Amino acid sequence: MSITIALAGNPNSGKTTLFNALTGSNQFVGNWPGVTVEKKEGKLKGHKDVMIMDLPGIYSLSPYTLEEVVARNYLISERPDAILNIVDGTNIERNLYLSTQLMELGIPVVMAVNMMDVVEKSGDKIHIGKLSQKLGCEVVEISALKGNGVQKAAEKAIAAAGKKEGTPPVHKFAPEVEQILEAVEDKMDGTVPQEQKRFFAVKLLEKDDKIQSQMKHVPDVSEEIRQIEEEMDDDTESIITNERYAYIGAIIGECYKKHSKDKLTVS
Ligand code: BGO
Repeated sequence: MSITIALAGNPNSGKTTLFNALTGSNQFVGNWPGVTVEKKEGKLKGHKDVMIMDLPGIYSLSPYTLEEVVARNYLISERPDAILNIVDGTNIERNLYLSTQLMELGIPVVMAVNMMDVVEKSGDKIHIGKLSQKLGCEVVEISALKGNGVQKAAEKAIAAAGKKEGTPPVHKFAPEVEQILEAVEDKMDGTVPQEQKRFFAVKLLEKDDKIQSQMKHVPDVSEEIRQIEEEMDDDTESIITNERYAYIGAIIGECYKKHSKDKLTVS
């Protein structure tokens, strides 16, 4: 039985370096169908039955760039067995924006916090255990450049793939948003797989037109949108974005300690 692990992360997070470390020279390069976006896949070194699919570098799963659409269509329709989400540990706050969306897809997620050699040198501290608890997924520290933690990250991803259950998003939006999401999810019965409902519900609320091509039937959610926009006096896309940043801000506050250069002196 073969396993596919999708490698997802922001541009410059070290994804190419990690992909090369995981696959060595065992790579196949082509294009994603119909577009000039590079598609790379390769067998995990020492595991002929584990395929690593390198997704384009992206900042979110919104429909604004070709890379985002290619990556999310692959994740929705091909459903890899696990996602290995590489995040740049020196820029973790911005990188987590994508992570919160990957966790809504109903696919097991393992997070690899990269550039740990740089983080350690700076004196900053990332509380990996707490980060894992707050995100609800396994988190591994790595340095793709030095090869540290790379094997462990791959093994965790293989183990997560074996569980066959998606990473349930620990995060809840504000109660009024959750209530509307539930109403939207109820309207999607039978149109998308159960584990993908939350992802599609969020996208429909965000008025993401391109997602409709991925659904058998598109429910009318205009009344739900009108209701929440009136209640929160904002448009739904901003509401969801603000909620994500608030959640990420709370995580960072608890899990990331910046090294202070201005140490207090006692006189
Ligand atoms: C250059 N640690 C350190 N210190 N650097 C890393 C690590 C790590 O763990 N992982 C990756 N990098 P990509 P995307 C570069 O290319 O894999 C570095 O976009 C340079 N190039 O070496 O390309 C990696 O695929 C000149 O750095 O990322 C690369 O996600 C000077 O992060 C960069 C300095 O990695 C991006 C760095 C000519």
